[in-house]
Amino acid sequence: MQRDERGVYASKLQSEEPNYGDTIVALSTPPGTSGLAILRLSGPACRSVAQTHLGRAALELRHVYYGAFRTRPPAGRPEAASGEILDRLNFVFFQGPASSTGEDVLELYPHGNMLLVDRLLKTLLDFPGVRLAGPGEFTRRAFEGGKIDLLQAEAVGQLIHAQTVEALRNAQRIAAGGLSIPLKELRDSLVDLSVRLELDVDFSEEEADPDYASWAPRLEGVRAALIKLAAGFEKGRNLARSPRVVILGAPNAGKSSLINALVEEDRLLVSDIPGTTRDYVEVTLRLPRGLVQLVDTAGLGRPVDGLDELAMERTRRQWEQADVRVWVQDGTAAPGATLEGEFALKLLTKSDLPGFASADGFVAVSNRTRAGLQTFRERLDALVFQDRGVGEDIVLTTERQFRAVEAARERVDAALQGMRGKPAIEILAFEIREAAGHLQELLGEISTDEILGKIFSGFCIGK
Ligand SMILES: Nc1nc2c(ncn2[C@@H]2O[C@H](COP(=O)(O)OP(=O)(O)OP(=O)(O)O)[C@@H](O)[C@H]2O)c(=O)[nH]1
Ligand SMILES: [Mg+2]
Repeated sequence: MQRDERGVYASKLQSEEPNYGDTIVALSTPPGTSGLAILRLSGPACRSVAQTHLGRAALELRHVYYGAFRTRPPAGRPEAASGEILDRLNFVFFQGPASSTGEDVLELYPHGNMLLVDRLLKTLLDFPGVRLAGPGEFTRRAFEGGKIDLLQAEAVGQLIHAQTVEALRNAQRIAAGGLSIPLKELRDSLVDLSVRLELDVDFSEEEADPDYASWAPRLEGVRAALIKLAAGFEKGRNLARSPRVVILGAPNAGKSSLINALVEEDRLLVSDIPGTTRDYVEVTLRLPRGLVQLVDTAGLGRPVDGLDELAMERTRRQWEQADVRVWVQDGTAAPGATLEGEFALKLLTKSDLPGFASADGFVAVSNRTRAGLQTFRERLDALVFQDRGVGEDIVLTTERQFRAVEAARERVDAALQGMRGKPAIEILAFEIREAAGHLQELLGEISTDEILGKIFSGFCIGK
């Protein structure tokens, strides 16, 4: 992609080489102890890095090599084998443009020890022309190198951060071009229409009125497709967010114990003193169809002091912000006054204790023996994710995408409206070209540094 002096990118031909002087490197796996780590380099220095540090002057493409990674040879002993061995590892070379970024790419798979990874990184950063990659820079290079469009690039980021299986599937479909293909068809339709209209302008100088009515149905078709896309954003907007499941109940009901039992970790303070939890606490729980934020709250009842009152006020605020409310009640105590309001799920705790009595509409659980927790998880999973599915549809997920589609639709509306008043054809053609322009922005065929910066800064380093 080429950039003019205003920082605006114009679509570039697939065959042109991206013009980067530097080579970027980053750890693509999370920092920490693991079996293997992945270090990735992209840029023109890949071949010479392999020659200097891996002792390979000639590299077969996409071939998995095993060998020693050595430090730069000491002065006076230029032969590659004289450097210190930092690790023996597998590595692969991809030659641009047939690589993920479109440039030469070298991937190293060292052992996942951070002391070792740091030494390798430091050695690589000492190599002339190699620098640390910024967030999302590999994906940005793939975009600027014409390997993927902007929608696909955004989807790569979402694929990594998706917190629900549906969000993951949607991102995978977009990354594979599922939205780009129909959007490019719409863009082509609009460009085609504007060109034909302009041809009509030339004819209309000689002939009588152009036939507006024949253009309208094609434009209506584009409009319907844009409306469908925009409508999908209603679901897409919430797709990435993990739902808030607020746990509510009387003091001592076993709310904090329930969360500890669900996440199988002693996360929250538990005691037989009523009023143990004061502030709300968020804990992430992984369910089969995605992550949810469990929110532990202070027990609701009659406040005994001012602090109690403040704590309960906070609980009420959580109550309002909940996607799903779960009511927890001690199954061994006489049922206290239940709060008014809707609860998606109701639980009776302490089913392991004598004196436990079950009740209709409640799931019986023991936070001690974990009996009933599996049933609770399954019910919660079904409940939380039932309305979040998108089926076979592919939905827009970001404000940017939604706004571009809406802007295109507004221009199409204006053109359709204009046709009724039989205006100058140049004006109609202009509106339609503008509509096509918004779709080009959506695909990243026209973009600015500012927009790209915003999109890629949300990525992690190494992607
Ligand atoms: N036997 C048994 N004891 C439980 C169970 N769940 C909770 N408890 C006990 O009940 C007491 C209260 O539990 P908590 O989890 O602190 O209750 P809470 O609802 O968070 O209470 P507050 O924070 O005061 O609102 C503790 O002594 C727990 O050990 C259970 O399923 N079985
Ligand atoms: Mg508690």
